[in-house]
Amino acid sequence: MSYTILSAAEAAAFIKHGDNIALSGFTPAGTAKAVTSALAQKAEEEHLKGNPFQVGVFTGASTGNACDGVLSRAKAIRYRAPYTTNRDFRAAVNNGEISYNDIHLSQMAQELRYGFLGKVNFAIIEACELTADGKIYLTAAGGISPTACRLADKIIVELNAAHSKKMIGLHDLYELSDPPLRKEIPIYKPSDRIGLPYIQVDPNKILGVVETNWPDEARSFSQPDPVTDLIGQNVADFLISDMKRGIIPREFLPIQSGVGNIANALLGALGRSTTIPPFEMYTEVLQDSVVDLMREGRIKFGSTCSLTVTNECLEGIYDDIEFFKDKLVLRPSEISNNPEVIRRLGVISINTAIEVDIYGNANSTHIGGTRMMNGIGGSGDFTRNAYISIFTCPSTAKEGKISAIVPMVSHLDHSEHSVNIIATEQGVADLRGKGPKERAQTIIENCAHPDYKELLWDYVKFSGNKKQTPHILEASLAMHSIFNRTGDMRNTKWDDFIRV
Ligand code: 0RQ
Repeated sequence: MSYTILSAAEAAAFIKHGDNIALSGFTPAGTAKAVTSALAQKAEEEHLKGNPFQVGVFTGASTGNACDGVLSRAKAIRYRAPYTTNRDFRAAVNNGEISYNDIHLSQMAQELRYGFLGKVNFAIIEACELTADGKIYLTAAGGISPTACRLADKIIVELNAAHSKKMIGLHDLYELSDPPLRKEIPIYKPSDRIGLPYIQVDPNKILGVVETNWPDEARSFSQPDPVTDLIGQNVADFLISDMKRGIIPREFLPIQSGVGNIANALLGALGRSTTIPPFEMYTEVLQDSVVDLMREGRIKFGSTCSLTVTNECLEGIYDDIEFFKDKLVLRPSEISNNPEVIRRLGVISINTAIEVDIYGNANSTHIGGTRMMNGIGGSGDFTRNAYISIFTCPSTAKEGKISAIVPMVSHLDHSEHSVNIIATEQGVADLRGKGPKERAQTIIENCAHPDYKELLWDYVKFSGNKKQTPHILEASLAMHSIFNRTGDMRNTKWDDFIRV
């Protein structure tokens, strides 16, 4: 069949106040851009006329300015799940303007299918190819697209010429059945393929096609600095030593790592290691450094949900597709982040925390316990099921005025029961096989910044040695409240909180 060609504004005109839209993509990679931008414009026009106009937005993970940015500024988002990194969105959430549901990324598609999040009125899917019989070939990410297409009343396809058709074949799209009919996921190594390279939909469900030529809004990262380089090196040294001890098998295990400088530094250090053999990634986001290491033969295979790479790097992959096509696979987020597969493969997870406490609990999402930063992303999916779960962070933030090691986290995302290793630029704390009091010793000794060690040792001393997890509750968040009052955690005096 032939499809109706629509302008982005014509497509957006179908979307009504109160509708829910589900989008392709995962990070700015592969996300719908044109229709969401037109939708933001429509919302502004409706608001000028005095009409309410807001939609619910379901995605794989974060998006870019052409989605979360424009829609937040237009006050067009009523509800949003599961993850974002956009500054304007963050401001709107922390002003109480948007209902933000911070869901584990692996659970997003199934929560839609279970009906937890309401109806999906429209799926807006970026594609590099669409066939007359309803085969949609995705671009740079798997995300929630298969589920979005199946559940939506109508599908709008953004056919984006900025993505090469050479992407065809990189995807392995597979949707899970729901309980009680769910079966095991037959992935036994990162390179196993179990699905189709396209999404098959009923062509009659496709409302129209919006033709675009809009490159992904690849994020730029800040320059590497000595702190992130040291953290990366510390984690690499730790992994090498665990391999030498025989804890990590000689053939090594698949790695999951987030995006950003710490991940770059770590991968660089693993890449340079002469002890670690060429290894595989089973991860949700794959950045430029991984692609470089594939070219060098240090990374053998990358299973990911998205190619969160610069456009230059993406062009390089397209140019060298013969080299990459048997070294990369793009999966939907419920497969890339699936607890069953992560545990089976023995993935080593490396994620970043905002703060960790002396007992090994980690906060990845909230600043000062109340203000949303980004969201939990896939960090929980991987941490809870990893062979070894690692958290990294600089030991201090805001020019040393905040310690990332605190007596008690101000918000909890990953508990002491799931966190194995903490690494800062100061060193590495191995929490495996230790009770809470021993964990406190090793975390303060190895990870805290020297400016805060004495303060933390005093907290431990005043908390005593009797309980399973000693705390003085009225003082456990004192460092946070002193920061709020004076702008520097180093001003904390325990006698203001503890009768000594
Ligand atoms: O503030 O933006 O004002 O400068 O928090 O901190 O050091 O720049 O770190 O960009 O690597 O982000 C955890 C947020 C780290 C991220 C988090 C302030 C600091 C700065 C950012 P400014 P940095 P990063 C893969 C897996 C959850 C999801 C996840 C994240 C800002 O890694 O969102 O892991 N993780 N997903 O100054 C107050 C503290 C602070 C603090 C830092 N203790 N108190 N402010 N900051 N520590 C990706 C996906 O899932 C798709």
